[in-house]
Amino acid sequence: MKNRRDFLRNTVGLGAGLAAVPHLFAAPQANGTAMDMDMKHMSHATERSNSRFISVETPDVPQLSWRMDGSVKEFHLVAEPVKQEIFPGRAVDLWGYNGSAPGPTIQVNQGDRVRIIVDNHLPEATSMHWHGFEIPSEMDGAPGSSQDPIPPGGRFVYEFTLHQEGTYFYHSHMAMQEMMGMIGAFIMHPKESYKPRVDKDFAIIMQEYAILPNIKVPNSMNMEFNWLTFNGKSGPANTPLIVRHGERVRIRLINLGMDHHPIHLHGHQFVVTGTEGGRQPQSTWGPGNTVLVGVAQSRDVEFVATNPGDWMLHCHLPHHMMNQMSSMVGPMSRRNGMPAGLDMERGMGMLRQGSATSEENGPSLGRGLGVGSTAEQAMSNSPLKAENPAQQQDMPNMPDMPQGMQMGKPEVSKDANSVPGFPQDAFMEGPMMAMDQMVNKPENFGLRPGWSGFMAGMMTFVRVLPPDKYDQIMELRKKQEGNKPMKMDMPGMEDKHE
Ligand SMILES: [Cu+2]
Repeated sequence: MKNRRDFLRNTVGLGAGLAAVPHLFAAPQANGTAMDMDMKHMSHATERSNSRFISVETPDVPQLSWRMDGSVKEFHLVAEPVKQEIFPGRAVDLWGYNGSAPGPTIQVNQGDRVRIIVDNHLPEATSMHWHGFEIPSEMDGAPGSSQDPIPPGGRFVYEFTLHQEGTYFYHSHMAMQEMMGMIGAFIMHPKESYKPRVDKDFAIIMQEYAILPNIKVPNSMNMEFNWLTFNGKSGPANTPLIVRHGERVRIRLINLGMDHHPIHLHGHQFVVTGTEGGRQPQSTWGPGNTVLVGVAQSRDVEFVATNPGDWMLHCHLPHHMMNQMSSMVGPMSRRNGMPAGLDMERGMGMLRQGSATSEENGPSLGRGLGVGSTAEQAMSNSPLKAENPAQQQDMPNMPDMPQGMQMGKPEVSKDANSVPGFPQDAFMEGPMMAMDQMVNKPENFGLRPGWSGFMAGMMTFVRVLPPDKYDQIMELRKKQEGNKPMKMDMPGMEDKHE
């Protein structure tokens, strides 16, 4: 064992062979059969399983499979650039793990001995931190203090025994890499099952990116964010959480970014049953419907889905319920001839000259306070027709409008422009961009037509369905399963069985 570890540790960048197969998907069972959980539950949740707990579903994010090496559960993560469609027609360049940002979800049992091979396919050094893990310091992944950073092409093998339980996560410990997407969920199932037991167990990771229209790379320096994601997707691209009426549901919320997110569920009260430190004693549970998930925190919430319907689950910060928000897009999308105040780059805080604190720039950055924002303010209630015809052509770069997206006419009253505050400075207003067809998937089946026009940012559905509707969606999902990677294989590991 020791030799093997040394071998792995010294094998820096197995190189081409490994890089060539980073996105192989295994059949659902893969090597991960040893885990005492009902993997089938993910797709056939109609019958109550007898196992101690059920597998955690991370909608839109694959599961990471493992293989047993003696008594050690071995996982393989590849840190690498990722092309990801966060929204229909909006493919961006992120950094993640094994082809996904957030990276694949790892699930283990309390008490497991775990080995995680981390390969660095990034163009710069990285390091993997196991957030909240009580493990030996040299396994903590703190670059510089607990280990040397993993160089580009390099590998580090982490190995530890896990005595904890709860909702944890892994992430790069390079701050700017965190802002590029480098996090993943790490679920530790308890030895003694939690009570009361749940029928559905979901995980959602919250991330935020600043990406200008027509640009594909997030600005990791920015303090403002215009793409807010649940599991790497912005509404309406998320896959809803499908629940059968009457089931007890757990949702594990994980946040890594620059903002705290008050996550709100419609139609139900929940209790917070766990934090990033594990399960909370039942005596601390009190009813609520909004939980603040701070940066670097996780919160588990549980509720009984007693109220049938398609219920929104979303961050309640208004700016986090929007897509592609940038200071100049809103009014421009609503009215012709808007004089642009600042250009798009500066509106989002990207400097082309001078310093951020200069008198010229300071007030205009971020949330548009003070002098710098007055140019925008003035347009809000200015007459509809442009004073200067030249401004008619002065449209900013609008985001590429993907095919199939309907740009509806915003519904406004005739005297809208005389109402102070109209139009607001944001993009998504009214039924402007319904794209039901573009985000069509089994889990969206039967939603009200036009629903997608109102979903944006950190927003998805908890669909509490009566049995027949629930079964129908499970049927549809089963049909589609062949195309859908539920688990992620360990690239390059097949030939290393001992
Ligand atoms: Cu938020």
